[in-house]
Amino acid sequence: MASVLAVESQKFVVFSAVAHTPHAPVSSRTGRTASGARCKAFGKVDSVLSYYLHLQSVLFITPFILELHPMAISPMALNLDGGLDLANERSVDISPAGGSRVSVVIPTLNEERNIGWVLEHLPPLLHEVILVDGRSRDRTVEVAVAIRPDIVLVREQTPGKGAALRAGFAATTGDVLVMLDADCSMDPAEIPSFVAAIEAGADVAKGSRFLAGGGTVDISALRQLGNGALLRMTNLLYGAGFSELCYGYMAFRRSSLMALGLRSTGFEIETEIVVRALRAGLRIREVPSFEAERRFGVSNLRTFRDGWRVARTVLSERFTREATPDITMVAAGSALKTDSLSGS
Ligand SMILES: Nc1nc2c(ncn2[C@@H]2O[C@H](COP(=O)(O)OP(=O)(O)OP(=O)(O)O)[C@@H](O)[C@H]2O)c(=O)[nH]1
Ligand SMILES: [Mg+2]
Repeated sequence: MASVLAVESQKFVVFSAVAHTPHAPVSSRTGRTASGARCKAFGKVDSVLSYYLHLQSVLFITPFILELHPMAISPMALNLDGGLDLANERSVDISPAGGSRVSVVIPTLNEERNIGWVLEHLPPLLHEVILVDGRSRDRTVEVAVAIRPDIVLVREQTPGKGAALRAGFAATTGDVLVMLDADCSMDPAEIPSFVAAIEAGADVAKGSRFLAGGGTVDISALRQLGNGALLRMTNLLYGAGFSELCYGYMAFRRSSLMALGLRSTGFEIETEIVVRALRAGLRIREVPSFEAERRFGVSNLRTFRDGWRVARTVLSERFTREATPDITMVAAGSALKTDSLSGS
């Protein structure tokens, strides 16, 4: 009945990797240390590693430089008060009797062999399940409709996971929106713990693979280093204490959508949700989550391209003051938040 969400800030250990090139065996016949092709391959590895290390040092150093800069915005100016609730342990009711109408949003791109498992493992009593697709060249949509005839299909107009999720959010009618991937890496059975965190008072519940009770078997060493650097930068710049940044299992109140004012098109959408929620003063809780391996097919994420998009999102959201409705809707978002808390 009850689940304890032990939410504790866990420091991500980030270290600078040193490019390690194994000693090439010396050919006794030619006296050469490696073939031309092999040297070429090592050269490529070296240049990728040095590019990565360069990027990582920029990510580490930038926050320190910007903090010293007279134009730097102090975290206080971002209305972070009450935005975090990471220190408390709380018992929460995860029964469907919580009263929220739960909308699940799933973006899909060529997931015909995965989507069935995801849909079959969704918990009962959901308000609606929304599938956002438009570019799959396989039978993803047909499989989804066959397994779940009540599924709501949203046609993707703009390419990208972020654009797909935004289109899905716009089509929801529930109180709590849960987003998860269709590649079987996220267990639908965890949905109740996200909903429970929202029902316990959070506006945004973000999954974390690095909290006690969470984990991952699907992250490479390179991505772990990149995630660590981006996480550290975000925590420094926003005065936050998260254990995780780039993970797409999340839930939030539909009433927070206006305050979030999302506009990302790609994989940086998850980061945008987090940093915009911080800026809007929304209450954020981390929920332990386990990431399994993608079952079939290949990842659409490109580590350097998408890592850079995440970094750009973190920096631009922190250092640009906008007079757009995205940020000025915070007051309206808070009012809605109160209504929905008392009304459910
Ligand atoms: N509709 C839509 N869905 C997408 C698009 N790109 C990715 N997705 C979906 O978004 C989810 C996450 O994409 P993945 O390719 O698994 O990327 P990832 O989980 O961030 O990265 P990995 O950890 O490498 O798997 C999956 O359900 C994809 O099918 C897109 O352009 N349009
Ligand atoms: Mg995936």
